[in-house]
Amino acid sequence: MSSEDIDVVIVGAGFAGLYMLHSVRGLGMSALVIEAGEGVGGTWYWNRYPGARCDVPSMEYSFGFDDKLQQEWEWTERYATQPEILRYIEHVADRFDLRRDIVLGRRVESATFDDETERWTVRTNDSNEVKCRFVVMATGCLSAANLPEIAGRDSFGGDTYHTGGWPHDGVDFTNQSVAVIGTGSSAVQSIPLIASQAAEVTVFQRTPAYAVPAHNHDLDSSDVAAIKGDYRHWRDVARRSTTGFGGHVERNPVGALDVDEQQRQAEYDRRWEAGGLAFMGAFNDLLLSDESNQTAAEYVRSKIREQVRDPATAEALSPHTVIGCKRMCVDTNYYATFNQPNVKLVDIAQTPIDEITKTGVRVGDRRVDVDAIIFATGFDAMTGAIARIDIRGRGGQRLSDEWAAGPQTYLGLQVAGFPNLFTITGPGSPSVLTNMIVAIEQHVEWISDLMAEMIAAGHDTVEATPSAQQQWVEYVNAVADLTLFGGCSSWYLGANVPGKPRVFMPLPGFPEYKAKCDEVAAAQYEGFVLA
Ligand code: NA7
Repeated sequence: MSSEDIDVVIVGAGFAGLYMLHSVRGLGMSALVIEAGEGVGGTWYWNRYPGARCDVPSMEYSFGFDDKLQQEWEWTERYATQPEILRYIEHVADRFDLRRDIVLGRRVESATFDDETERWTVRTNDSNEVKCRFVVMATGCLSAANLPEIAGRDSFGGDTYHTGGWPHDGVDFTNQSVAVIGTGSSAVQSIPLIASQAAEVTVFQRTPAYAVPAHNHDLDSSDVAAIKGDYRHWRDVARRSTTGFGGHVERNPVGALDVDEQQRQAEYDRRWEAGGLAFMGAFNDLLLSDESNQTAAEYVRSKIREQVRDPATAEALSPHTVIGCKRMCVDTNYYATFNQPNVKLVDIAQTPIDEITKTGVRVGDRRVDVDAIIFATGFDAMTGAIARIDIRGRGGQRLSDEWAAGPQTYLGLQVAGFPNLFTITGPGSPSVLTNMIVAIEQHVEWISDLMAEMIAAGHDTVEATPSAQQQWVEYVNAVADLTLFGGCSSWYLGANVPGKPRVFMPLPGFPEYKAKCDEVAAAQYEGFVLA
């Protein structure tokens, strides 16, 4: 870390940081990855809660940039578990000899641009610093934990956990009473497993989630061989799909109200049986028309009623928001778990948790004494990890000030006034609305191409113009306004973190976005100043 002359500092050693390192090495540049965790893996290093797995199929949630890698790696299940994904990332780090340029266990605290030398100084929590030409924030979209400020939170006498910072040795809940706060993806995945072990589980639900069944299974070797036989084409098809995956899954090109009730049911049944997020591809207007959306929402509610025996619990678990405007959950036995006698649901939609006491959780008159509390309360998404670093660009301007009313970027890749600083899958790019690996690969390759161009042309700095940024922010808002994404208090909008400005942060539509990025590059990086 004492080197004076690093070309690129990359913050984070998850999928994005590792591929960025590999790519810039290919340009002959020196690079250093700084990672807070004691190992590589990012999201998959930290999120070790029971049942953690990816809800994008493993054959797609993996790198496509190296054919040998994708041919040789063997995924075992339709949806890979956290340990399997972590093994894969570690394999990637070893295979491409990446570890020699990664420092672990150090958290970046600040990055400061010097107007005169046009170099960045990156400082870590152990008072080390490194100077560099480029900084790439590969900090992840869901990496800054959201731990709610509930009164008395720190007075609890038992153990507390956040799903995004789970102990590496696991937790044994045998004979314990456990409270789970939150009902997003992490809760939906972990509750069935925790409930199969703990004596009692009480789930505190503020907003019910829509969950579709995973129907996870071991991968069939002949199916894998078929994909691998045509992997490049298969990846290309995924990249052309709106969400960067499932391109091979047929998307229904008609609206939900263009067919009669019977056909609609049949289509939802077919997708429910197949399992997974492709459920939302049942009709082409589910995120555009409220009326169409309600047909899908009611279908899922009917499935909840089928699975949950107690009608009051079934009703409490049934969302009445726009389906898909919050990240959909993919479940294995989630709803059925509420039929177990040791599992209770406490609806806190109207009456929030009043306090956490020494012995448990209090909601109004109801006191639930527990041995452990699990915060499945999500993340300060998309901007949290970046905002927690003191980033100062030209003239000492702070990124946190620039983003005080919501994040502003050009293409989700750069911020005006912050030369040579890039954000991988930043706000204003498709990021979390797509298969993250596809979004990451596209960003890394685009940034690398730009760096190669700068080397060839002898440019020192690249910087988004304020006007290009302004137009981009307006465009992202306009696209979001065409959809139903604003129809609930989601983390896409920053609504889960008190005080965070409500701005829709990701951009729907991966292929159109990629085309725009390619167009900008072809037009000599229109909207950027190369100097
Ligand atoms: P999510 O999806 O953000 O879920 C967090 C849950 O925690 C959600 O149900 C929240 O309710 C709830 N929450 C947050 N703060 C509170 C407070 N103060 N009181 C009660 N309940 C609260 O995070 P996950 O970790 O499950 O999933 C993150 C992503 O990982 C997921 O979307 C996938 O992309 C993978 P709310 O809905 O805000 O009312």
